[in-house]
Formats: sequence, structure tokens, C-alpha cells
Amino acid sequence: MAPAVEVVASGRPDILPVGEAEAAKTLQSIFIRDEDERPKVAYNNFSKDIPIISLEGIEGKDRERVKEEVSNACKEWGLFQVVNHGVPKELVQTMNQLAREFFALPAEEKLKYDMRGGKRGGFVVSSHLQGEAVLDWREICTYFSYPLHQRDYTRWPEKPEGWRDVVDKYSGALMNLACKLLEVISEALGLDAEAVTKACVEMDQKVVINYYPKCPQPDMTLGLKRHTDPGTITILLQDHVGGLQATKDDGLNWITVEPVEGAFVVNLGDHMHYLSNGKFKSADHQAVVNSNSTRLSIATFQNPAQDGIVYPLKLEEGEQCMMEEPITFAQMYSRKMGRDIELARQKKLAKVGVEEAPKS
Ligand SMILES: O=C(O)CCC(=O)C(=O)O
Repeated sequence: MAPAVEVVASGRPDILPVGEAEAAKTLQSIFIRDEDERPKVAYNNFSKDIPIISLEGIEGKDRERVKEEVSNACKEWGLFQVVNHGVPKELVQTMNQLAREFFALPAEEKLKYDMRGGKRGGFVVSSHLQGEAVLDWREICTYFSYPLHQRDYTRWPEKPEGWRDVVDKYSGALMNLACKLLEVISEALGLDAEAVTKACVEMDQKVVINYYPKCPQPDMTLGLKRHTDPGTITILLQDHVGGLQATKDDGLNWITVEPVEGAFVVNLGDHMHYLSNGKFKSADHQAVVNSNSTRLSIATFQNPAQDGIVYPLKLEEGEQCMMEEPITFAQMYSRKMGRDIELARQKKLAKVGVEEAPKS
């Protein structure tokens, strides 16, 4: 089942050609954010607030420690970093290297995999929700990697040579890591290890590679606007540059997550927030850009099946349920997108000073 509201490409591949965008002296107006959305903290002003958790011993003597650290981080931020996670270093390095080579290809080569028109996977020059007035300063390449029977290799770029195989291995390794983490998260909620994966029915995975070119006026734009992820958990690989920012007080204060060599950043999404009845946060985050370096991040989204049920998995006696009724993930997603689109519509209206615009 396809999501009810599609996230669409800008439809303007001319707006951010690789290289040329970096050479421009000023930002095109389509990227300029309202003051209240602009970055408040520098991309390289790193914070040590986000816990770094070693997964060493997770299957044995250190399980209790990992569970406690994960539980605390999920309650405070919905965000933590993991090291000693078992994903081979060489695989991560090759994945990074080939991803960079892909974004360095000529625009016509990348546009062979243009995602516009609702294609499942491929390349997008920036992206935005329908009706949104301002674009993100990024390019992306997306792989719908799980479930295996839904893979469409015609949407997997052929160049650079060997990347398809590497993505296949990388997505498999990240699926294993995600399952390992979801077991601990389940136990941290006082549930059986398999409870969360069972709630996902058939685990869905999407790998999104974000490439952020250098930006002439980084203070006025965002690489990726503020959001929470809709799914269960996201495992992010970021390079050494920095740019991922998080807030735990609704945007009052922001911190820049410190890039840690060899680590993955893990964040919870809305699905996990609902399954936990709000005990665990859905991480509120964004990506900022800079004028000194390009930046690459690889986000692996682990989502439930479209018909997976969204509802708290356990309620203590007397505990208030945060949801009125169980809904499917497809319903949850479409309500979230509906809200985001309405917000974007209102913002656009406020910008052009029109009192009432026709709803599309
Ligand atoms: O690039 C980053 O640091 C954040 C990426 C992200 O939040 C996403 O792809 O949803």
C-alpha cells in the first residue's frame, strides 16, 4: 500500500545543480527560510549531551547496562549514538566512498534515476512536501531495501560500479543492527525482546543518502528542515563535518550532535513514541549546512509495514493511553503528512499575505 500523501521532488532540477550551487555567491530565494526556522547554533559547535553507548557485550554480560543507557537516552532525547555495533568498518567506508562518487557524477547520469512522478527510489534534487514554500539545501538518493520481495533493482543506480552490491550488504548489516536495538528497546519498556519487531509485522527499510553541497549563505537556510521521523527507528551515519541538530524543548534550544568516528546515531520515530505510550521521545531534529565543506549522511529508516498497528504495547494499571484508538501505520503517516502540508500551506499564505487560499 502506498502512503496516502507522496513526498514529491521539487520538479525543478535546475535549482540545485551539483557544483554550480556551491559556486553561487548568494542563495536563491526558494531556499531562504523564515527567521524563526533558521539555524541558531553553528554546524560545528558540537555538544557532548547525546549519550554514546557501547554495544559491546549486548548479548551477554552487558545487556542490563545497555538497556539502562538506551532507556535513559530514549526518555530524554529519543536519540543516542552507538559504538562497537558490529557493522564492519570497511563496509561503512566503502558505502561512504561510493555514495560520494555517485553525487559527483554528471547531473544527467543521476537524473536517469529521477524519482519525480512517485517512483520508488532513485535521485532527487532537493525535495519538499507538496505546497511547501521553501526547499531543503540537499540532494538525495533513496533505496527501498526491505522487504526483499518489494525491491526494484531498476531504481538502484548502476554507477558507480559495485555500489548496488555494497548497498545490499550495508542494508542487510543495518537491518541486523536495527533488530538488535529494537530487542533492547522492547526490554527497556518491560516487554519481550520481540515485541516491537512483531508490532512492525514485516520490517520495512529505506536507505536515504543525503548530500549537502557547500552553501553560500548557510545561516539563512537548512539542509533538512526540522522534523520527527514517522517510523520506528532511524540509524544515521554522518561524516566528520557535523550538521545534525536536535532539540528536546520544542525548538527553544538546539544542540549539534558531535560526529564520532565509527559511530551510528540512532533516533526514535513517531511509531516508537506511540508504542511506548509517550515514555520514549520521537527525536525532534534538523540538518544545517555550511560554506566550508560538503556533507554526507546516510539515514536508514526502519518502519513498520503499512498495515502494522500503531497503539501502545503496554499500559500500566491506571496509566492514561495517549491514543484514542488503534490505527494503521498508513493512517498515522497520512495524518502526519496532512498536518505538515496544512502547516506548510498556512506558512505560505502568511508569506504571500493572502487571507484565504483554495485548498488543493
Ligand atoms: O543529515 C542529517 O544529519 C539528518 C538526516 C535526517 O534527519 C533524515 O534524513 O531524515
